[in-house]
Amino acid sequence: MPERPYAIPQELVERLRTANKIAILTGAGISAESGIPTFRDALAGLWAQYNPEDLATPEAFERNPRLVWEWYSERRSLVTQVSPNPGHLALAAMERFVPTVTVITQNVDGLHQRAGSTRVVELHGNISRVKCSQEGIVVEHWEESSTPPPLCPFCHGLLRPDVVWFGELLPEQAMREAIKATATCDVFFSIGTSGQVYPAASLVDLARGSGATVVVINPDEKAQALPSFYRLNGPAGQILPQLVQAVWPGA
Ligand code: BJW
Repeated sequence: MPERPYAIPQELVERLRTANKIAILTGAGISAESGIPTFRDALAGLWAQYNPEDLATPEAFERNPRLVWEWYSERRSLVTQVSPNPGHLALAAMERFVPTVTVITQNVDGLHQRAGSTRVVELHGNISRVKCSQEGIVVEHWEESSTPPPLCPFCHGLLRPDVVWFGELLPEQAMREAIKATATCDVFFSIGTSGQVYPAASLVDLARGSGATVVVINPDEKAQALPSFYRLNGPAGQILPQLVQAVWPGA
């Protein structure tokens, strides 16, 4: 998308300048400009016949562990080949101006940490880790096998990615931190998420109910189209650097 200027409301600029706590919920859209397809984009190539929602479930893994493992292997490999984009970097830069910035991400790609954000809550796990599907123990080193998935070195159960699939509980500590950051923030951003997946999607209501200023950044005007929110309709990788410049000139 060609770069264009976005109008940042002056009222929002002032609110951000005086904010002590910012909480930022991110979804797949923030990594789109790094080259990682969003979750609800149609899959390409070999995967075109699958719906991602049908692969990210314990039932899919039970039915066809090899298929699910290979989908995650390909995505894991993509993540190692891409870099954080200006959107991730702009969020990391906010930490220089605001005492507490918490990034609550649904993404499993680790790009916020690589961009320099220091307080990142991962709600749906991380694709770079694997765990035993029987015991849940995170396994640090594993070898790819000719008949994937590889086996747990301890109990010989199947290894699986350490991510949260549909129907599984989110990590308790991460959810607790996300709720605390959301309920106590001055400004809450919802960036690059369709807002269709719970409980992450409910955080925006918690923020609003707790009196935070809510800002939605998404090129899709229909995503999270709720009244009383600031909406910036466009790609996060273009809007966020402009927003940071508008609020903290010379950042
Ligand atoms: C850009 C852009 C650019 C593009 N810049 N933006 C309440 C009501 C109904 C159902 C439930 C409920 N509570 C729980 C459920 C069940 C279920 C659920 O939510 N189902 C819904 C589909 C209805 N939730 C769960 O099962 C969760 N567990 C749970 O709640 O446990 C208790 C429980 C269980 C069962 C029943 C009841 C309670 C677990 C959810 C786990 C989600 N896991 C996944 C996979 C992670 C691993 C992996 O990556 O493979 O997480 S699914 C997938 O969706 C992934 C994502 O993190 C998540 C959210 O997607 P996201 O990030 O919003 O991506 P997209 O693609 O949807 O949207 C991208 C957006 O970016 C779009 O809007 C674009 O426009 C935008 N965009 N370019 C900015 N450049």
